[in-house]
Amino acid sequence: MQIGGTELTVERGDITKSTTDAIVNAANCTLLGGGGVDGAIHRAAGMKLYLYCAKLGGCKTGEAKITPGFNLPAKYIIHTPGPVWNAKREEECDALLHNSYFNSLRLAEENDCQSIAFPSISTGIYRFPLDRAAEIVAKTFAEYFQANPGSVIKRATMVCFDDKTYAAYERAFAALEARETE
Ligand code: AR6
Repeated sequence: MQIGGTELTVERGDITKSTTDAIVNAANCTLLGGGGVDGAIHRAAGMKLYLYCAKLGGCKTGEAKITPGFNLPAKYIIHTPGPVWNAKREEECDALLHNSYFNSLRLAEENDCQSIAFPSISTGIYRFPLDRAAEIVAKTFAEYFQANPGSVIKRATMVCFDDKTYAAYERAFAALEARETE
């Protein structure tokens, strides 16, 4: 679907293979790598990424920091720690997940990225409920690109690693499109 001048898409695949200007990493606050997509990105980007990240002093949940892509096809990696799901603090988790996407988009914009690919932040090891996360992502993209119709970002893609994740983002983006065309 299109919002302002930006195409929003959902794909199945491995984000380390994405040829977008920026890919986003579902990092942790140390920025020193871990499991899941973070581990895959660090393995594919190489040791230089680790050495670069070691100088960044970590990152707070919901904030974002940018590095070169090193051995990846992407020019940049935007690292953002999403929230660890806590059912007793649902609203705080929602706000932090929103911030991770919003701040990543802002950083991509500031670095002139015309395309950006996101993994499904927080819905793996951090256990954020998938449909709830997908809805927050759709709302955050709509909010950002409606407010920035002249954004340099012309394409924002969710790269989903499995069928269940792909289906959840497809549903959330279809629901957004239905709301937008009402
Ligand atoms: N490409 C795209 N998506 C992927 C890939 C890949 N190569 N590999 C996994 N995913 P997770 P989180 C999906 O657990 O929940 C790390 O240890 C995965 O299937 O990677 O934010 C960090 O250091 C899921 O849909 O991230 C943190 O400690 C999604 O990416 C913690 O995990 C996110 O799952 C962050 O947990």
